[in-house]
Amino acid sequence: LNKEGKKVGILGVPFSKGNGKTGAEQAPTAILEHGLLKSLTNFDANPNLDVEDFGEVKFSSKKLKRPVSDIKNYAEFIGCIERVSKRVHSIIEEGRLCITIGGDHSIAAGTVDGHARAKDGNIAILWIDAHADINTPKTSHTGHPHGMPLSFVVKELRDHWSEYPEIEWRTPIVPARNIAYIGLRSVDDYERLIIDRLGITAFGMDEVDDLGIPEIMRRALKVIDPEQNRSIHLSFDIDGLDPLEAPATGTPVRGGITLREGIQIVETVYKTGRLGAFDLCEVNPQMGREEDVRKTLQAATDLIKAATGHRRSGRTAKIPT
Ligand code: B3U
Ligand code: MN
Ligand code: MN
Repeated sequence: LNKEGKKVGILGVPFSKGNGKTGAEQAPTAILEHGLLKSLTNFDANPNLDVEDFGEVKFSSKKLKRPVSDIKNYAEFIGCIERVSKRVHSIIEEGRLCITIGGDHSIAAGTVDGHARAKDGNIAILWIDAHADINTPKTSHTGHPHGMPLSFVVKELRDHWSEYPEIEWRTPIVPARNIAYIGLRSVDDYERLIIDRLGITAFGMDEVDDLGIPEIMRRALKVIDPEQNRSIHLSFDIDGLDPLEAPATGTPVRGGITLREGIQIVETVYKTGRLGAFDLCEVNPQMGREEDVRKTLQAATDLIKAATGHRRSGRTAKIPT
């Protein structure tokens, strides 16, 4: 954190072809219209926040030399995340914390790629989600890219994608040991196998109950950022939260973390001073009643505020220098 204040870039990715439903493409606009920028900048206690709105990523589907059948909407997915990777890379190169608003979680294949390239692979990933999102194209039961973004970026799984077209640009350089999950409660059998085989740190809801967020954060950061020198990528799937507090999402799973716990996770990462990228994904303004949508938009806003240093007490988080 320099004396001129924290620099933040906001990027919207209105992409929902990575999951089986429409609606998530409306989230960037809905979250902004809910008043995000105002609540970030109209904040007396955080006057030095430099927020730049980079608008929405433009993308189109790729022309494929041969068809891909085991990944749904592959041409659209690849066309989108290649652009996302480029935009995130340049925002981080500008010295900004890149806040990307999805879209479904498949877009994180692009945000992590861009972040990893900007930091020569020296990033740590904290993945907050009910799901593990580490299916390879062959292990996925659904073929939905939003269940695959981590396998796309993990170094050890790179060969599982080598047969797919139009991905020469990607840089899968993040080792599996740099990843930790919090909030898991819906993991596919093969995903469990991958997590165990690669030794990925995973805190399910059982551990959240047993240990509590502060202890989990201590353990997670110790494993994924042992020398406290990595740029941290916090990828927040809103379905990590309990559907009581964030109901407007495509694949809700009951028994999740509370909004308070979610905010505490984001605050804890912010306070390390090394939050480099933050994704907020899977808000679907088409799901549920108006009240459900409003609640979910507010939860998303609260999480993004925490990512820019806002404290619930009204102060600004102090970052150790
Ligand atoms: N693991 C399943 C289900 C899923 C993943 N992410 C969400 N759902 N939101 C899959 O499709 O890979
Ligand atoms: Mn997800
Ligand atoms: Mn999920």
